[in-house]
Amino acid sequence: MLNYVTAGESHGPYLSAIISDFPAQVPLSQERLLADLQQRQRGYGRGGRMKIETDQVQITSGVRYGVTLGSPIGLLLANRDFANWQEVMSVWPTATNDADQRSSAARRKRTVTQPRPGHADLVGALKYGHHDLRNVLERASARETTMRVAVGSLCQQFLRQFDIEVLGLVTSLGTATLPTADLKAVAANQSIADFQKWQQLVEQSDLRTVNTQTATEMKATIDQAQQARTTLGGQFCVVVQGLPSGLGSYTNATEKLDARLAAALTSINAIKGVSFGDGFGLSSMPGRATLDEIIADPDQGLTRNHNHQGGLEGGMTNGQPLIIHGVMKPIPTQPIGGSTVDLTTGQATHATVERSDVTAVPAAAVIAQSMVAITIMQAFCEMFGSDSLPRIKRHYQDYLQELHERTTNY
Ligand code: EPS
Repeated sequence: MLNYVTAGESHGPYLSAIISDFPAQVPLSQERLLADLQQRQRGYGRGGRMKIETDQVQITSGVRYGVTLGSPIGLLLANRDFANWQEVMSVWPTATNDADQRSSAARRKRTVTQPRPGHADLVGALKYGHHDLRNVLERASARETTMRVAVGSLCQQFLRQFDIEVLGLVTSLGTATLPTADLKAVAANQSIADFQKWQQLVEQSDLRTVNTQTATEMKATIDQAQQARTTLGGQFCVVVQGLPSGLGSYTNATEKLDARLAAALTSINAIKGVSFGDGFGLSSMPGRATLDEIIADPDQGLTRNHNHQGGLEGGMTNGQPLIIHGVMKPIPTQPIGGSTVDLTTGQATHATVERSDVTAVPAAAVIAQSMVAITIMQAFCEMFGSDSLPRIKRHYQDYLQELHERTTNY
């Protein structure tokens, strides 16, 4: 099954990933890969780190002349900031530092013993037996998501071969909220050409939204939060257009696509909630009003009059656009650290202040887009195969033909 693993610490020398079982014969665009990584970096409200990094991932295996080979794909990215952290994040002992005896002044300055509430610091240190919490926070950092976006970019390039497009956009930041009508327009069932216009609009916006007035409000909210020395959360939505019905399965809990998508999104740092379609709103609607009723269309076959369910029924896609919402909490690192306890002295203190962003909701929307693309591609390859693109295309066409005949010939 298509899968991947990432490695790397935020200020370590490299980030890397290995993708296994990516099909052969898939043409890849380096420009698109780099453009997707830039999308993650450009959100308004990011801190100083993004001015240091220009994420330029290299493919080290599994691709020849821009076409996948079917062998594991290796991805490698150098952290530019490592130049400033060589002594503190060295992989091997140095003249002045080792794992437990010697410690340089530079390293002591960067040693963390005051866990930040809301992060992995405290539980991670206790679980893995670390005394310097940096051993936890370097890996728990959202920097890791760079590689997920790289993996997701390749998955999106695969899905594009089947006219399936994925888009993550910001729907609220603090109290500034995208009007419902705008979100409905992006999520409406439409042609891929029309959807690509929304994609372009989102990619041009440093708030990753489709309404310039909302973007202005969001920027003002971020500026206010920065002045007030606090951080902001928000919400995003991922829409997928062009999906066939039948991805995922109702037959086993682990195969249900909604469960897998929810897991994929909640694996992103700081995500605290996920819903599909009308989501939490469904709870207060009369039952009949929540149905996506089935209509026979002589050309299209069976279709629906609404999409309250967000394109998923019984753990499977139903042919409607997929709509997934995510909630991101405010970044817990505060310019004025929250109350905590120093793990070396047991004394009450304020949490260590690590450099952080005011908000990362636009970046989270890009990462969510990637995670959804990875999950959809996994389900797609389970259904149609994963050896070579031409064969997957034949299987796919065969299935579409079967569906068409079944739903138009009575
Ligand atoms: C992060 C803290 C900041 C963010 C970082 C995530 O990094 P630094 O401590 O180097 O300033 O900018 O995000 C990234 C580096 C990234 O690529 O998204 C954290 O603590 O999670």
